[in-house]
Amino acid sequence: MLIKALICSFIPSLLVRAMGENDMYYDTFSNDFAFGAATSAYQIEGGWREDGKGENIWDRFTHQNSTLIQDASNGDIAADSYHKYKNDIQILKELGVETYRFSLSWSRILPNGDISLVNSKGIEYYNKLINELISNGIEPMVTLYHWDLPQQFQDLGGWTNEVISDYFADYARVAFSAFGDRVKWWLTLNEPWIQSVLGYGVGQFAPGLKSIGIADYLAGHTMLKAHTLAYELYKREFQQEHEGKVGIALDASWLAPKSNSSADKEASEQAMQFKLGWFAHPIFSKEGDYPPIMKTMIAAKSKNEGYARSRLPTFTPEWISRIKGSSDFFGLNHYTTFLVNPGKSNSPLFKDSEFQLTQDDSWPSTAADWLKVVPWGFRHLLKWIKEAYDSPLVIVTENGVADNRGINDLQRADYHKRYINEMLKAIRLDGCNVRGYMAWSLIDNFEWSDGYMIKFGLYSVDFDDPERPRVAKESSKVYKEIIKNRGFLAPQHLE
Ligand code: GBH
Repeated sequence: MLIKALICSFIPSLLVRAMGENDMYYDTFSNDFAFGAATSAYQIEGGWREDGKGENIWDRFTHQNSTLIQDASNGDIAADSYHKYKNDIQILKELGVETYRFSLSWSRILPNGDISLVNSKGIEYYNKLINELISNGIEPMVTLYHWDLPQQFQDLGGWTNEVISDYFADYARVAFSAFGDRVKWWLTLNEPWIQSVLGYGVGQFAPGLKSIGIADYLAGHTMLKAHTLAYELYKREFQQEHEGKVGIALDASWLAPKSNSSADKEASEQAMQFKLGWFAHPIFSKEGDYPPIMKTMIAAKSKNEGYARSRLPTFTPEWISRIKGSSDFFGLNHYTTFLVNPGKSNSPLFKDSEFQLTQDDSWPSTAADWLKVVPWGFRHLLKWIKEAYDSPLVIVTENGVADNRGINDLQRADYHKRYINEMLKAIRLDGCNVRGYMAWSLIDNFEWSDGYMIKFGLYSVDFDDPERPRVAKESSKVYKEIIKNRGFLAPQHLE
């Protein structure tokens, strides 16, 4: 018996050995798999006050707090995609992608944020962009909100004020009715976790509020409602005619147990709930609502601290059921992996949890201190999502790496190749339902508090040249080849 048990537990690990965690897996993606590249409005467009655009929180934040941006820069001109969108589409075509993910600038369309003033020039810009994409055979995937809240709403408390969820729904209706005949893939919000914690918790991002454990939870609460209102309204008013899909883009690192001990495994599970679960559990789990562990831990801490109620707001049963299931697909932004063990939190970003995050010294580092190259973590994360949320349809809405090396970006080429390969393993070997991959980013752009110091583009942009020329990097050629082959050909098939 014992021997049999030993053999049985040994064989799978032998098989795993036979294909080591870093080995390439040779196979292809199905025909309905969509390859693409992603950007966001504030990071590329520029034209910050052109043709009637209103001010948003990133305009205000960078203009007022330039010391919070590494190189004291801003997105006033950025990659100038407001004027150079045709060049962007040319390089998308050169790459051979099926899909382009970009975001709409809310205050370009509605200068004050509310629908009392609609800027026809803003609508016109996105119409030109969308039409040009379609006539080049590229499918648009549109994010409604990538962190650039109209400033007028910030003056009312921004996302901490629940009324903003209604204004977001009004804006969503304007976008759905203007572009919904041609746009079939919608994302409501990009990375509500980052918007909440970095924008309202630690103040590293706009609007720069420092209220960790209070304002971040309020902001997240409003964003979950805003997302759901936009989803419901699409279903009610647009689904029948336009037959599109509406999802949300959530950011997650793989938060792996540091060792095989059950304490580390539990800590990893807790970390996944505080990070991905905060927004994924209410929308994608069977039960809905915030993860039980978040509710219990935050309630207990709040009580100890003398608060009258939990700092994490509560949803009514009605809202729990409305939010639950309010997504046609799971947009996933993934970059890196951390190791988790139990203990007093060692990150200013996690106030209420009890785990520590580290990264292994052997993992290759990059130009971003938080971003280590750990391809196998991607496969684990996809499997975790499959198991936690019952095999949702996943579109990888961002994946990429930072450098400052110019066009000879061999690290990026290798990064995309290995991460895409791990995703392929997740699909073929683990049965994960992943149907798209958007590389972050199409072009170098304004990297938030890092300004233009680090780059994520497959194409470089020279920010010192008023023409902002786009030049292909090595990584774009490698990505193009993967797309052309629809995956990875075994070495003997390569010339
Ligand atoms: C994505 O966020 C964004 O959607 C995209 O706009 C951005 O360009 C891209 O990543 C690259 O950063 O204080 O430790 O959190 C991914 C989440 C948010 C991770 C900012 C790094 C800064 C360091 N990123 N964060 S930390």
